[in-house]
Amino acid sequence: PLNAFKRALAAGETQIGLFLGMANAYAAEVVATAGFDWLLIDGEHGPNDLRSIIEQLQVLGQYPVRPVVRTVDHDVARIKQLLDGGVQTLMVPMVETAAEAESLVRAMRYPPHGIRGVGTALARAARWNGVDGYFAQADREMCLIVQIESTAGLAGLADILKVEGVDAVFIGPSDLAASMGHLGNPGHPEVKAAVEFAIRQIAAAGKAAGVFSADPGIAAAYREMGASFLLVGVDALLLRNASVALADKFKSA
Ligand code: 3PY
Repeated sequence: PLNAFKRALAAGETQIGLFLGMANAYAAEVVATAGFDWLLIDGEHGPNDLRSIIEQLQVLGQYPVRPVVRTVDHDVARIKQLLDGGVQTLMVPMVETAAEAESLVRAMRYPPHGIRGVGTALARAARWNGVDGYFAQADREMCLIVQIESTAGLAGLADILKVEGVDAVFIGPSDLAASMGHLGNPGHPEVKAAVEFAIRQIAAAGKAAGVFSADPGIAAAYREMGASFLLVGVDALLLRNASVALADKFKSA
């Protein structure tokens, strides 16, 4: 199938998204029709495994919202299982060099353009495998978002942006803050300045720039600077904050 999120990024369309950190298909369905353009199934920090990710994809596939999966690391074998599970758009954390980006591009493509293994027992992708032209289409519809979230990543950004097959770059302000000596303070002026510099550099290279901020004012400012795809909240935090506020309303009355 065609990858609508890849097309939206290429067209520079604004895509507003939410982190799914609850690792649960039922929770994913609760927010599937909330109005977000995309949802990030977080396999890095969320307590997900391959099956919980696939279950969320199965549910989200019934709604127009666009799912993206964040990997736990750069492992080629784990990436292969996610792709065989039907993932078309991957966000990969902690990318710092063009060489890392190139190896991720290869992990997502079949030979001769990459090293993706050819599965014969694909569960979800079985719907497509065997279809005429499947392998070419599978390669073509892959979308790779690399995450820049360290000072080393910032230093490597110019070269990473030249790697063919990198569709977009997403800035991780929390890890970037930690890497810059401001752990726990992604709103620090130095961090915000670094994020702005990166957003402008990515957009100038003609690639989609993405960023996370749960602060609506900061998220809007990043959007103004040229970030086209944003994560503006986290499902678990929304539940937590609304629960605390509701309990407090009665406890403090
Ligand atoms: C970060 O801010 O470091 C991220 O990866 C997004 O949560």
